[in-house]
Amino acid sequence: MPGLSGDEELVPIDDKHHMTMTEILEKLSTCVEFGKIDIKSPYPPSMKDKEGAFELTQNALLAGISPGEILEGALIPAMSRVGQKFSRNEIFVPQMLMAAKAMSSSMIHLRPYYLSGHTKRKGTFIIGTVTGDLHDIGKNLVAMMIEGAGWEIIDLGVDVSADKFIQAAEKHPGAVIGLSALLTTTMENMRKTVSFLREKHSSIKILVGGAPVTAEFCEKIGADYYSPDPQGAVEFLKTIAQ
Ligand code: B1M
Repeated sequence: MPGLSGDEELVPIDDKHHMTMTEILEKLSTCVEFGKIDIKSPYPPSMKDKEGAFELTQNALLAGISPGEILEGALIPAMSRVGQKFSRNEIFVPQMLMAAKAMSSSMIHLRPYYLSGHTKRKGTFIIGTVTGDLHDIGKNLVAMMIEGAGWEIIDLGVDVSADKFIQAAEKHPGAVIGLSALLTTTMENMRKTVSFLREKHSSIKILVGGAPVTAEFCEKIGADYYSPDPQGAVEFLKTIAQ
């Protein structure tokens, strides 16, 4: 059978159709890569009237694929291909934006799985993408997983000034701060934000992350911890929570 990988079992995706888990993930990954949000979305024209990332994520979960497998096996590789194509000038900002929208429509279904339902919170985590930076998919993932680990999340959004971080820190004493940056140009704003926060609240805990950020950069700017992914951020917070 075409597209059937190994001895994988076929799972029903509706009354008439069956697919393997690998096929579902591949199809979802393609939707995100090409910005196919949902069945109603007319973009891209070649995928008109076909299921999009929204429906395929639902199918994947119903077929028993875990949210972690969906993220690692479909969504993150798709965004990585989008980034590579953008670097090679094969696609431009609008296509990148459609891919981001498709990924967000998929994340609508994943979010509930990461919520713990704990009533007693382990602490408060203030997160935002630094000034000048509009990327929020990675930040949202980090926020989602930390929320799932039992923390209250104050999400300040994107393009967040150092002042806004200070105001939030003052409103929530004892909160841990998380800064995200996706552009090499906004890493400088991350440095400034850390320095401003340290000036006002020297003992505040600051976690930094985002594709261009490194452990070396974290140390250089005086943040407390660098994590390349949400899991590392959760592990860091475990060392802080009582
Ligand atoms: Co932009 N973009 N983008 N973009 N974009 C990148 C980042 C880029 C690498 C693409 C490329 O050239 N290959 C490049 C940056 C180059 C550089 O500086 N080194 C780039 C560029 C250049 C730009 C513009 C300047 C393009 C232009 O206008 N000419 C522009 C800038 C706008 C701005 O911010 N001021 C721009 C715009 C956009 C869109 C708006 C179209 C869209 C973002 C939509 C949105 O976020 N709502 C977009 C997208 C989608 C991307 C790519 C393709 C995907 C980013 C993404 O969501 N990745 C990206 C290429 C790429 O990364 N492969 C690219 C998936 C996400 C799960 O990963 O965000 O890395 P990531 O998050 C990870 C980790 O980094 C970590 O955990 C997450 C989960 O694993 N993490 C943390 C993130 N934050 C953390 C915080 C933590 C801990 C871990 O603690 C607090």
